[in-house]
Amino acid sequence: MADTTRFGISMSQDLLDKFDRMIQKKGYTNRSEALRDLVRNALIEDMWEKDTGTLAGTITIIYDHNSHGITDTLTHMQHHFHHLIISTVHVHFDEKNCLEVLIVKGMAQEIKKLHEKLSSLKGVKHSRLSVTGII
Ligand code: NI
Repeated sequence: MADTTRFGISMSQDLLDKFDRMIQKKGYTNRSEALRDLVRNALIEDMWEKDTGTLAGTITIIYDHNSHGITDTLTHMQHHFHHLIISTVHVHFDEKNCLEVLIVKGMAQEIKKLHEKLSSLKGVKHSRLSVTGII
């Protein structure tokens, strides 16, 4: 890393021991990388809460394709939010259910709105949103 700055951190031995045990279990080989990831997570979370930058994510939904009108509604909704949806993957999960993953990119408020609209649709049995970003 070209512009890396070293700095000291003070914390109790007990807290440091717990941190070391946790990062060891997760497979980190040094504290710096583990701390960098914690900072990145906090910054992404802050962007999500304060709606301050472009984020990327996935919205995964499972729905009953026999539920009246759901296919048309989903298509209509995805056209309406076309500026937000980069790509979708559709899997015919079993005889009755479809699994769809929407890859999205945009501001937090817009992603939240789309997720809420999808998850509240009649016929959508479960939905999950996962967000990431470039820090
Ligand atoms: Ni299907």
